[in-house]
Amino acid sequence: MKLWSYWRSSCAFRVRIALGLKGLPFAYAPVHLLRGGGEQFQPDFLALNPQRQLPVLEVTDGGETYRLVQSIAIIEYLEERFPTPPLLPSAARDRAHVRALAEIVNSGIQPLQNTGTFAELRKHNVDTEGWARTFIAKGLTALEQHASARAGAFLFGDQVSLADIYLVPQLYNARRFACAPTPTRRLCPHSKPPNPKLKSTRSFDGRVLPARPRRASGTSCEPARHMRHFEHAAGRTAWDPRD
Ligand SMILES: N[C@@H](CCC(=O)N[C@@H](CS)C(=O)NCC(=O)O)C(=O)O
Repeated sequence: MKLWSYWRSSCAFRVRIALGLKGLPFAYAPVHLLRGGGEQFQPDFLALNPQRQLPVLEVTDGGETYRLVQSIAIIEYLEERFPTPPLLPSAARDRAHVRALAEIVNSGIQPLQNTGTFAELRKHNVDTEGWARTFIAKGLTALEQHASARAGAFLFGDQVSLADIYLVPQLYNARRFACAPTPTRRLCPHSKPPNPKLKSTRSFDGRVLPARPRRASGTSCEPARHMRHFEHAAGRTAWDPRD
């Protein structure tokens, strides 16, 4: 398999995590989304994906080679073809729940803070980082509320699922845009600031927090553990070449 990816693409990050969790090796084809106006706009990339977005996964299946696009379609394909370990629960209603959690990120947050969206917003002099913080905060707050009743060690129960695969790259983006949840929130309490160079950061509800918020005593730090788990699963050297 071959993955066209960019180290900071959260959508490609999802696929890297799924490949990592399923133990599937892949070749890495870097596409720099910013350099020279964006390599996704070069003619050879158009042939790969007319939407000019990452990720693209090339697979050979039944003796033929295909290129798949859209992270959700790619991950569901991997799930069907390589079912172990499962990324979806066995009961239909539980699968619907997990897919809904993933979709809060997939359609409710990420498209609003994508590179292409920012490029358009800048034409209208919009403060893109403030815009991103607004939608990330709203989306992650909804995700947390929706997940809370059935969450365990992971977003759904005690097994990693599609929902976590969508959450973790979005948390990376939250840190990138200095949208730090309050340290007491269960979903992603930070023990570190999103960016050590920042003097302050913002909570979900817009409050300015000191750069190094103290974790409230007794607060669990499960998502931080999740991040380490996923970084390990995704294989840092395979996905972070920073070409
Ligand atoms: N729904 C798509 C979204 C793909 C997407 O937005 N990819 C971003 C990177 S995370 C991209 O390629 N942006 C470049 C651009 O919009 O110019 C998916 O989940 O794969």
